[in-house]
Amino acid sequence: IYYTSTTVSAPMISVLPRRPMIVAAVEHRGLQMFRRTLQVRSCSGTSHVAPLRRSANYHPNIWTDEHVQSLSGTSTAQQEENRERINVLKEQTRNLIREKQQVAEQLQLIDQLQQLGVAYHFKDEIADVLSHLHASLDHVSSQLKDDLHATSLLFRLLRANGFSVSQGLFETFRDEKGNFEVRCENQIRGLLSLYEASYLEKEGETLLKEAMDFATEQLKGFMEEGSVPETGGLREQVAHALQLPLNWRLERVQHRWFIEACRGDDTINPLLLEFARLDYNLVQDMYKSELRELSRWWSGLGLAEKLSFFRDRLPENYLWALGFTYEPESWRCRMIQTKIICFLTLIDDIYDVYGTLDELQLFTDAVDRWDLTAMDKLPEYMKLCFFAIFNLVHEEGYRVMKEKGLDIVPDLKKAWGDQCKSYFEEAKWFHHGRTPKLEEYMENGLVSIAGPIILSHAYCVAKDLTGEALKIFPNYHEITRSSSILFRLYDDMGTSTDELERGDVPKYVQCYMHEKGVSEEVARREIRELMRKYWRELNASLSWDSPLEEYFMNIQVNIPRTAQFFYDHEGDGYGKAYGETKSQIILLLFEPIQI
Ligand code: 0FV
Ligand code: MN
Ligand code: MN
Ligand code: MN
Ligand code: MN
Repeated sequence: IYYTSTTVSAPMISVLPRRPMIVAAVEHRGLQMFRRTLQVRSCSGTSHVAPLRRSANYHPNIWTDEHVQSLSGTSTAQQEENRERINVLKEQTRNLIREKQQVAEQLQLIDQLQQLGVAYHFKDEIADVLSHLHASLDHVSSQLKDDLHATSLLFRLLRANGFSVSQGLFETFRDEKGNFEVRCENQIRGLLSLYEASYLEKEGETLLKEAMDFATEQLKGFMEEGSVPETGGLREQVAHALQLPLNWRLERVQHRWFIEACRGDDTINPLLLEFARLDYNLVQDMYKSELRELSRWWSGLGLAEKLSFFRDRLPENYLWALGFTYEPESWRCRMIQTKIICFLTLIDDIYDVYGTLDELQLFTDAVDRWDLTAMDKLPEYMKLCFFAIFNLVHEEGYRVMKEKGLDIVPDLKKAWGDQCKSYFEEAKWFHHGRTPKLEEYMENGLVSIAGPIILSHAYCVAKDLTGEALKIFPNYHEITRSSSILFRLYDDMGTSTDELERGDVPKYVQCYMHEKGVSEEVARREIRELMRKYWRELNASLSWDSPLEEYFMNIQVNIPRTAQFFYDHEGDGYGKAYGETKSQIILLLFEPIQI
């Protein structure tokens, strides 16, 4: 069906979507959407005839500022006591890393520290151990040739931590026919580690691809026949892994899960567990105070109160930021990310739903010119948005200028200009009823999903930013493509059904169906495969030469992991934040671990 001038009278036509709906099945949804558009929302002072505005009917915020402010952390006295204990345990753990002489034990320990979420305390020590192993890789791997579990850990830890390592490491585990032989004390543990390692594959690594298929099939088989023992929580771990590999998981969610899962595991050193629990809670207290400050900032701005049409999601936005970087020392990054995500959500809803095309043109120009005097042409509600973004960029710019003597404003304002231009492009497609070609869609969509703007802000507020580093910054688009494309694909897979229903541009799924002439089911299956390809690309770029590059690379990997978390459970876990999103906000931000 078409929305045409025959369905509605004159002054409203210009703002109505006249895009053909794609399939007949959505017809009645289209009509529902159309009915919703008739609930005119007026906007003060823009024109005599209030424009017809659509509404997305997003649910209101779940967590009020009062609620966030009332969250209590650990008492100061208790915190002091915990801190002292943590320092003792930290020293003991440091000694453990030094003492562990057996390679297999060293690897096991590093893996546990990373999954328990305390590895950030021992960056230098871990890098030391790994670079030693890497320097004598041939020797080390021949030592481990009867241990699939340790070999897989070696491979995964080296690659995930930025060292180059070849899939050839697994060659010795195949017979003449190329079939895998599981040589390992504990067969299932070996398969599980092989499975996790295989998800660090790069393009063209057929051995790893085969390892992935083999390990997956074997593990599934053992689970089905009920032969995976409960001991040491192994059964739970295999089920968890089969659900989703470690390499795709949001780090902090995994930390909490792993700490809880270790409760029944008597093979793990109890000191490590005690350390991890105390540290988790201490770090959670830091997150709480960051969140309280952000919530105060957000309610102080008053945008959510003034403009009621958009997604007001402060703690959810903080969860995104925490997904990008969880380490306590990256707090500046979390603060700025949360803030820009508030604004991005607001303006995304303006471009997608609330604004008229004329208004969007004005806003896009104002941001592109980065000129506060362009503001008087904007409708009231847009003035607030533009002013708020302008202030944020300048406030952060001032701080970095004061602290480092560097001017980050040009890069940040360029990122906002590009962002708005990509949103505007989509708005034009929508209003003109166009279905873009896949390539055209993605070139724009990898920007509109906000990957580049998130990465720009992460880079510019990095504690290790230098003048040199800032100079090479404009190349970021190339480096960050696979991360942003994955972000867009996760989002489109999770949100496009709802988006189509309320009226939006055809997303990757729909463009794919249109261009390739396939059903939605086929399109989704093939896009899943495509996402594998981009994960392989991202894995291939895991390498760095400086702490700044390491920090930046980690955020690039964490973006699709966080998107996976929000969109891969039950669709749009951001727009509809009552399910898993809410549960994890409670676990990660509000509720401490029982000691
Ligand atoms: C995604 O929502 C989303 F939440 C955006 C773009 C706001 C900023 C949030 C983050 C960067 C986490 P939606 O599915 O509406 O985005 P698109 O681009 O599909 O309209
Ligand atoms: Mn949107
Ligand atoms: Mn959008
Ligand atoms: Mn979307
Ligand atoms: Mn990491």
